[in-house]
Amino acid sequence: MSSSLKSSQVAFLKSEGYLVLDRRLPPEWAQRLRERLLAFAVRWPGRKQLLPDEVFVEFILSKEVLPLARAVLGEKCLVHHANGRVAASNSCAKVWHHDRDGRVLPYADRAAMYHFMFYPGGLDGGVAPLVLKARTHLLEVPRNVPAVLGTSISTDDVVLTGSPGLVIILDSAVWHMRPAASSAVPRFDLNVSFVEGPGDWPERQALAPVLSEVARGLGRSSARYFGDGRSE
Ligand SMILES: O=C(O)CCC(=O)C(=O)O
Repeated sequence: MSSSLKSSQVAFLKSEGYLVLDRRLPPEWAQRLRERLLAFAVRWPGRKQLLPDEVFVEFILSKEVLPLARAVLGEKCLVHHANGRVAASNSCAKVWHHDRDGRVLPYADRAAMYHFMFYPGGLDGGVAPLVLKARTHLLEVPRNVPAVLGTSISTDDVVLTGSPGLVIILDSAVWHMRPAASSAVPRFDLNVSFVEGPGDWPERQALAPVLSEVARGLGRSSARYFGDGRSE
């Protein structure tokens, strides 16, 4: 894959709040991630938090993830969290929400936070899509406000599907939702989130012991993505 994004793609992401990159992951990574998520689900049933697992750390630092984060957020970007799981598509509905960490601030005053969503099995053929509302990152609402909408879908919503290796980048403040699907086929998802640098990130702060554990196992140039961004 190319190492970064076109300026037109970054401009679309910033204005609409999302960007779709179909078949972006190479098949080798897609297969490795599916196998690891399956093994993870057996070892830690119900767990979403993927760090400090070594395969997911290797993935975050790979050319499939870091160059995307740097293209969107700049050279000082930091990992915020990494969640993921495999679940049956008919059992995994999640109501409307956004995931912007920290205080509710006007868009112009916010440091950037983005979700990099990876779908190693794709989102098609009975697998629940990702549904979002474009441009809702410009609203200034607490993150639980969208929950009043449940899992309802309106005609203006963007319903995203794609092939194995699909990548979707979201401003973390975009309202998004996962409906239940009719089929029980496995649905694989990973959400690696990055912020543009140090800031008011209470949830990242809560994860600091795990991020530090990851950093201790890495050389300096990689460890910095898991550090506080202030000590270089
Ligand atoms: O499973 C998905 O497609 C979206 C998951 C989600 O809502 C999130 O990671 O914030």
